[in-house]
Amino acid sequence: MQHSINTDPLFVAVESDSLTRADIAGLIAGRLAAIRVPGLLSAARCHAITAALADAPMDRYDESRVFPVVAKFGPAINDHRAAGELRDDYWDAARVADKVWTTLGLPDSPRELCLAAFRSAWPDVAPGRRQGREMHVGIVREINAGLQVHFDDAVREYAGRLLDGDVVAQLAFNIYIRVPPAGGETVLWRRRWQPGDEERRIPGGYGFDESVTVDSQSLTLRPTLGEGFLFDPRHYHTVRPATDGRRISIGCFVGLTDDGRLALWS
Ligand SMILES: O=C(O)CCC(=O)C(=O)O
Ligand SMILES: [Fe+2]
Repeated sequence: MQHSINTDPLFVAVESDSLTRADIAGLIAGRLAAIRVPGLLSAARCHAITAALADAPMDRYDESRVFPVVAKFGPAINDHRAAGELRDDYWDAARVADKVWTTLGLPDSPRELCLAAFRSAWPDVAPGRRQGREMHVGIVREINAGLQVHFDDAVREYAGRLLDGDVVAQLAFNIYIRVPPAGGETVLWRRRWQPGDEERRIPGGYGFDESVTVDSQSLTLRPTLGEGFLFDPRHYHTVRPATDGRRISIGCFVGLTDDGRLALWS
């Protein structure tokens, strides 16, 4: 295969009919940059979920940290973090989200949609556990105005103690249940955090000035309706603003634990 000396041929996205064990392993091993599963959910199921969500009370990520604003349904661990620990109000928010979801009249919960995407590829998949309790799985997010360039790494953010099991690799998973006609791309860079990047942190934010990614190879995904997307979130990534329409996803983090299981959390 011909490739430029400046291009890593392993930093590519593969497309598949479903998630497979080989592709998930390839992603963790660094043989792939991302896995795309077009049509993981049918358009009809996506429409049913977004229609039901129209009546659901969405809240927002902590606006002092997450700007532009991101609407969400269900807790996000990083909104409940203090000094590298998960605060107790995470569990209250998880209970409320589960309860409200049952009133929406939908057959599947975000947790079940996330677990189902992995089950045939990796039967040993379950919600992660923290101090014996099951983590919440499946956050609904409406990211219309985009995200800051950031990375996600629970080992770094929680000093390796988020889950009871030892997480040896982390992936991020999203299913796009409403996609904008323009904008809303996910961009992934072949670059991980380095200590010097702290100088480029956005004051008060969760992300970095985009200059941290300069000269790094990138991959741009234009999400399609019902598509599943799995990647290693230690690579810097962002979401571009939707220039028209709404961009709604259901997602979770996925950890490979040292016993070979997949543990999910949101
Ligand atoms: O919505 C996306 O495509 C990516 C969102 C994100 O930052 C993540 O899942 O870690
Ligand atoms: Fe992220």
